[in-house]
Amino acid sequence: MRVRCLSLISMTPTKLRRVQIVDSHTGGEPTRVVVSGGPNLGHGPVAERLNRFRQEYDHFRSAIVNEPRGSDAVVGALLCEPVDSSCTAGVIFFNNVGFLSMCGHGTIGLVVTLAYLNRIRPGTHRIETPAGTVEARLDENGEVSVANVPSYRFATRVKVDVPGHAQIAGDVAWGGNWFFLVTDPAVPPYRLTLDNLEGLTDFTWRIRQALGQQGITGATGQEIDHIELFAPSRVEGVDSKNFVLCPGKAYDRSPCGTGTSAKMACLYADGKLKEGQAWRQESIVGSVFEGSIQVVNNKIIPTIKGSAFVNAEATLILDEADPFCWGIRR
Ligand code: PYC
Repeated sequence: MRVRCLSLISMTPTKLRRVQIVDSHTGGEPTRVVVSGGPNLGHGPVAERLNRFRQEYDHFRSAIVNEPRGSDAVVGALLCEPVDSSCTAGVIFFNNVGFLSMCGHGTIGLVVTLAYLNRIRPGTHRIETPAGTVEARLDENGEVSVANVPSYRFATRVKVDVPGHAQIAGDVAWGGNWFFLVTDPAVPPYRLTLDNLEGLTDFTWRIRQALGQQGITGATGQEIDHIELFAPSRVEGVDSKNFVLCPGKAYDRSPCGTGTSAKMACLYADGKLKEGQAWRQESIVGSVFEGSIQVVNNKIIPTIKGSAFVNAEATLILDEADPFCWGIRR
């Protein structure tokens, strides 16, 4: 009775918008697929639709992934109609501060979500992303292998002066996003453990800022917005453990699909990984992706295999009377 009275007093009719989402995680890293209720971005190439999303609907991005509905770790994935009829879907990935050209863990999450929704069966599915079309194979056991966009090392052992630290060096590589992969010190003075997240975040954030200040960019001046640290894994059969700082200062709970692609491109360039050879990459939380590369027409095509689990299906309510309807933006 009391509840009914309160609701009668406080509920004034406002414009509500409903957005259907499915949440999953891939090796601990969340993906929130927007199944319906997203903005109408037209029918052009996914990269063009991403521009429209960025320019006209950034508030929608923030509403879906930022607090109070999301968190800094959530990667959103807007499901789109593909342009190419040989593709199963198109997707635009976004995070707490902007958009991603491609997302490996997110593609695995998307494929498992589409299977959960009974929209796809095991088999191979082409998916359009702003970085290019990727090919995802869903196995009967639920594992997903993503053949990523061509990846490459752009610059080798680039030196960067990081305030508060000795000079460090790293490779700049593309794996669908731009990465700085720290190579020196080769034996890290930092601990790649979960109880050291603050130290790792602080160190990698300083690297990111130093790269920007010292004009170190991707091939055509793009900001390098992902930083990767490596250490040996303690797990038998696993080649390496990483810590990946994402653009909005969150760390990747998964081993990072685009980051592992960039890593394998560097290993191949150094002669340390052969075509078809497995590379097992552990994340900071202990999840593992298995990767390998193929060279097709002189291009390195990385494949990343992992698993995702659906953990929620929900309707988000966007109430324009809510002062935080569009999320808490930074
Ligand atoms: O898996 O590629 C990835 C990724 C990028 C940012 C977070 N995850």
